Amino acid sequence: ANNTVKTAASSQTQGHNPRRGVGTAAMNRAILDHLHFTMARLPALASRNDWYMALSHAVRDRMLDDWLASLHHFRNKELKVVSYLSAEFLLGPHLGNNLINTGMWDAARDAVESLGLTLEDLLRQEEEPGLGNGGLGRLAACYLDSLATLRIPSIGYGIRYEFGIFDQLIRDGWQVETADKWLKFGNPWEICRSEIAYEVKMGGHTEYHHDADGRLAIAWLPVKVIKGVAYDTPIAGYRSRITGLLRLWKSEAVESFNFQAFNAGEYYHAVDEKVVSESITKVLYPNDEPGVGKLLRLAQQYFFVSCSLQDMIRVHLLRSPRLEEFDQTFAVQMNDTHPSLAVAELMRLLVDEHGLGWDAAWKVTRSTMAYTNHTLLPEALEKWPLQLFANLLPRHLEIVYEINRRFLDEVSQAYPGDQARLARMSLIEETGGKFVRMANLASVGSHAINGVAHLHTELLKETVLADFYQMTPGKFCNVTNGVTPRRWVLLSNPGLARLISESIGEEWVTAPEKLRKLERFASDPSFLSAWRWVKDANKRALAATILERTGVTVDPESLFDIQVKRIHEYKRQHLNLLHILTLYHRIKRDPGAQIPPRTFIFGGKAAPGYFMAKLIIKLINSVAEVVNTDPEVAGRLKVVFFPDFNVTNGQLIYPAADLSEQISTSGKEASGTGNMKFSLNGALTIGTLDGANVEIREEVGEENFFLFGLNATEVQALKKSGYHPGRFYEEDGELREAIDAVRSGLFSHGDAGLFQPLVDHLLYDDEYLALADYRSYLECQERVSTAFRQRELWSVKSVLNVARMGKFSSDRSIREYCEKIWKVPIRPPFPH
Ligand code: GL2
Repeated sequence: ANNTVKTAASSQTQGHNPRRGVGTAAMNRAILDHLHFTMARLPALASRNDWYMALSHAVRDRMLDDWLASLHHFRNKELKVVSYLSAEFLLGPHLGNNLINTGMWDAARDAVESLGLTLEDLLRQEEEPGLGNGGLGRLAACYLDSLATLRIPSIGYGIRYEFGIFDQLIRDGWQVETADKWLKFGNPWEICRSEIAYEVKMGGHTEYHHDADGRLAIAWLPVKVIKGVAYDTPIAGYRSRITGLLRLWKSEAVESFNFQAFNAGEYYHAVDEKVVSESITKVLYPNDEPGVGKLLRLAQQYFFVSCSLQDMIRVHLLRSPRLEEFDQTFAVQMNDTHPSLAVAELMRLLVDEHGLGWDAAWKVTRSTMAYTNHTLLPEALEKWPLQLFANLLPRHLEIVYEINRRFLDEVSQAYPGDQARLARMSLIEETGGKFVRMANLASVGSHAINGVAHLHTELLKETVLADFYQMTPGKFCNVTNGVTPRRWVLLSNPGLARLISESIGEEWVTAPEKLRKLERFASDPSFLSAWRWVKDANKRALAATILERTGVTVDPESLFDIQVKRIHEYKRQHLNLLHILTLYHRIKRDPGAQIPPRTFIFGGKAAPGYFMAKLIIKLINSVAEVVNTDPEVAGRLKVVFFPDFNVTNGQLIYPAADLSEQISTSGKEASGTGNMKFSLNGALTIGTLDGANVEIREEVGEENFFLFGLNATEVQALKKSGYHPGRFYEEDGELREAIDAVRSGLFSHGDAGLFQPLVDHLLYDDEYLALADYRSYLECQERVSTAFRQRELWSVKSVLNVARMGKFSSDRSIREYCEKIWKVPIRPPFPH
């Protein structure tokens, strides 16, 4: 009650802000009220989901109080708003995170217990919103957390997919995909804003005519109009009393559009229209699938970009009628090229719909937009077949051509006569078929371009965007990724969080450089044993879940060696397997071999159309079947494939790891963020000099990091000189033994053909140099084994890893974006 009185008083200066009570009694009342009024349930008949919904609504109410206060605060016209455009937000479950960030955890737990339930049970009820594929989408979610925590006015704009990333089942060792029906029991966190809706045109053609004043006017006559409706989700900052906004767009039919068909009795036609319109936001595309030719994906990208920009323009016009000043209202970040149509769409809106001249529009577009590149893999660099682009977006193609014409003029002035360069930098690819190159569009239309780790940015400048770097070096900068310590330590590893806070205070949660204070505890035996106790408890919890989900019993005393991430050849899960096979053979050959017991845990989804990745999953499971049932290695080696790796499962897995596998071919993993989550939870890393591994090693110290393999320069040199994987096979007996075992049918019930495609790929191609790095990896793993035998020393390294990981908080990343790219000041605390 006190709280309410206090905020009610301050509401006079802040608008209406009746923050609801956050004590146990108030929470108890609120849960029962929601059960009654929102869920329409009697307590005696309520299901677990009813209670989950009631609790979530009670929590949301309290966040909305902060949200409305934040909105009031952010109406200040001086504040620039960060607009983060992303086709993916891999949020993970909301409830636990919101309880942590708002500080309501204890009250909610007590209130729930007073109702005869447990908070743990209700937390388990939530279906996580899997609106992303992996690192890129999860990064966007960490950034929303940091933006709200740092009190930066911000909106995340994206797509409200009806089906997120598929759920993974393992059947007979194979991945089977099932639809992710995350909305089936309702989503208590979102608020549908039916009145915030925009029309999005698609297809058709353009026409030119002169208006009454003799000016040339351009009309785009589409064949289709779709409506985008806003669904808002509040994002709680950590104890900041700021609630940020995630606005996702759902596609709907425009009511009026097919009224005629309806009137003519063509009821089914009208309903068809609705089905087609709603299909735009039906499903998230799994990545690693060739995107070319997927009209629906281009439509998704355009749809969300257009809704978002129309929304931003509406907000800007509330502040100022001058669209030339749009860049003072918004800083727009394009998360990869998926939203890069924003460049052309903002031009279209400004020029065609709001009457700005081209030059003025271009100036403001460029100073608003910034582009983050997340990959160097050629197959992930988006390009759209010109014809497909023209069919869906005829007006945008004209705009792209005009941007290109002017841009290529600049290029030829800077590099007279350099035809090859012009061809490379053009927004249109014309070698072979014709394509629109989205990375070029994003680069030309942005004032800033960044990579996501130091090495990645350097390689970006040398390779994929070299021409752009040479022409405009000042546009380029690096912002190394980060992860939020709220979800990834406080929420997922409460034991560790408590130990840390008891030792050095709680400031580390928002000032992770304070973790350095842990260094002096690294020589304190009682602290080290408490540290080990926490890790062991986390390992036991994971072991219990592994047993429940896979039927495999694992020994929590063994070394937990974990690789969880998307399955991809460049991430080299198969290199990990080669190590397992070698240990297996060593033990079989020499039962006395000094090999500390290990549990190898894998997890990750393969894109449904990625044959080799799916075969790797099958091989992991097949090796597991043989190794786990072989009495000769019993108690020494176990292999587990943890099904359906997602944010929820990650929260259980990262805290339980001893060893983090970050073994991609150097130069291929742009950053990685799982590497950070592991290390922040006290795992040691075995890794290559790739992505953010390089910086993690710099921070934690080379003596606390297990490094192996070729570096990016050596990888390039080896490829250039002609790489022959077969030689490594011939020259290394243990490698040969491992590969031959796979080939022999030992893991496939005698079916020697099953893994042949994988073996052939390794022997005759091995694009990602697994065989070249095999020996170095094995030697490094021996250093790991030796180190793990000295438990005390291992724990010291583990503490030092955590103590030195402060740099990798997403708060630091967001501060860098603010300073280097968005030009947004970090504000003093919100005046509550
Ligand atoms: C990725 C990179 O592969 C990954 O290394 C990086 O950490 C994340 C976030 O920057 O982005 N790029 C990409 O296309 N996906 C990623 O996860 N899907």
